[in-house]
Amino acid sequence: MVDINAGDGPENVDVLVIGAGLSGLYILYCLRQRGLSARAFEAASGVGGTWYWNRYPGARVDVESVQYAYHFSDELLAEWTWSERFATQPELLRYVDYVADRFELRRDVTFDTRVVSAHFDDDANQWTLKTDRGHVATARYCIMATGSLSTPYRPPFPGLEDFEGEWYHTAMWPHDAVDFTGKRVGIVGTGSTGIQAIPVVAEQARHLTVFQRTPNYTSPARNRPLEAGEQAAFLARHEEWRADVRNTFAAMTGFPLPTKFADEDTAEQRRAWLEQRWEEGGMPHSLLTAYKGVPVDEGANRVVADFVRDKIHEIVADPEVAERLCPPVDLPIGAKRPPIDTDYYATFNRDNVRLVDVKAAPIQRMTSTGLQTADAHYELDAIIFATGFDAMTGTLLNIDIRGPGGCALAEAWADGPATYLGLMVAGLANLFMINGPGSPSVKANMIVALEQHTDWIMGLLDHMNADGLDRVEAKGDAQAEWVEHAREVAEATLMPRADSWYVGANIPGKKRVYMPYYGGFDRYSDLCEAIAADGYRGFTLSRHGDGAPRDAASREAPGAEATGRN
Ligand code: NA7
Repeated sequence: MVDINAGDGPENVDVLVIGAGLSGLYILYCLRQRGLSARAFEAASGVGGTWYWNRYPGARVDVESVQYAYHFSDELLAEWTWSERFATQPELLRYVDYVADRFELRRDVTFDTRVVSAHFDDDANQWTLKTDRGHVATARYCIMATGSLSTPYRPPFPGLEDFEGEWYHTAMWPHDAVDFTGKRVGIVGTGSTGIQAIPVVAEQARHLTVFQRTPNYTSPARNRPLEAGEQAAFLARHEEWRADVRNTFAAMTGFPLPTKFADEDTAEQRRAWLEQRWEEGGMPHSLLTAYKGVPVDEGANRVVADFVRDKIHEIVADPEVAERLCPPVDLPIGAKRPPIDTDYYATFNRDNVRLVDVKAAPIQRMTSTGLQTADAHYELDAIIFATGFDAMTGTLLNIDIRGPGGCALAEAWADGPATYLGLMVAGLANLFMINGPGSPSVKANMIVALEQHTDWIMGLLDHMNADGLDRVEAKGDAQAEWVEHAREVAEATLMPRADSWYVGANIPGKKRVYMPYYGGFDRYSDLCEAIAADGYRGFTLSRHGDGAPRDAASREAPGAEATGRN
């Protein structure tokens, strides 16, 4: 890579990639397969994205390891052995490192470098990227593989600079082991991250205070070592699995789909059936698919939510603490990201764990010795912020992205994110995003989703190269239809009702938009394929400088009826 400070000219490649997480690496692999040159910039010192940064105690994936893996290479599938049903962060990072080495991908990555701007030059028909270390690089195409949960959010509590203890954000965890032995630790946040970290930190710390604003529904992961032969059995029918997974809502298999409505069972039958799901544990969708209509129907949702509330009372010895852990009845189960856990609720039976309700008495400030809420001061030696991310849009909007004619992403998204298929933004030619807002990504197995996105983009690039085309742009009306379709699909469900990161409610001032596509990975993939088969309907494909753009989009854009599903 050249450095403008060294006096070299900018490096020109076919495709610039931002990010060397799971998406960025697969993109580099695919580009190289096609003989296209690429340069990736990565803010971290290593590959791995999410699994590079989130090193907090208890971090692990909650899609089964054998499924949460790349599926593009039979050799890779055969070479790697997973040790647990749900892999830990260190194992996942070892895996991503292995993949990067196995396919010699690092040589295309510039590490420790953050992209600060991406501007499109209309005449040259190319993107120019600039980085915080002075690099300048140009390419015809740019792919944002920037992750959905990659800009950590820490509420701006005053007084943190006065705190004399240690403090951490879970997504910026130190590389050296943190030892809480003998310490009074406080943790803010009970999302998926807090729920993973709390039981582990509680075992080590002298005392743990959990500052909970909104109680969360969680169910047991039932993690365990993978038994000999389990992975081999999965791989033996991998081709079949690939076909099956393509037709699933969440890009994962392994839990039976609902066959009946809750009111078709008696109360005893419901209890027994939900108990069975609870005991089996596993992926978060397991409880949500126990009955038809859980994501869309208040009554069905309430059956499952009440079951979890009962479980909390059954597990937690102190009824007052149990009640404080129960999510409010107007919070549908599944509307916030559903976590799975190991001994989360039981942790509140420990003598060294205290639960503090910071909705009733909000956190006011940090002090030199701890944390002050509206009604008490808590003495702490360490504070952990498990307070999440500026999800799905934060990282993209932190880059000054300007398309042809100076069209700025920040302006295009002033009223909330709008994309066509979560892949492109009207006005930003030749710029793609992986797992962007408007894609099903975060509601799905992210690796299967990113492979689908990347394969689709590669198909488009192949098509354009074959036809001598070099510019692609999403059409405004196709984008508007997609946004409306995605909105209708979400609005037909209970999902947008929670103040979650899915709707941006965790970030003060962020426009409330349900950002993921909730129509299902299966329906989304079908639409992507149909759109491609229809000459990339809704996209304008052209040859730069050739006069009128070649427009394949005379027919209707996306079109799929809005129903809440699953
Ligand atoms: P989440 O799911 O956004 O959770 C953040 C937590 O932090 C949540 O419990 C918040 O409470 C809490 N929070 C945020 N701000 C405050 C303030 N000011 N005071 C008290 N508590 C606060 O982030 P995670 O890291 O757990 O998970 C993100 C995703 O990563 C996860 O869904 C997986 O997809 C992987 P709230 O619920 O907003 O009341």
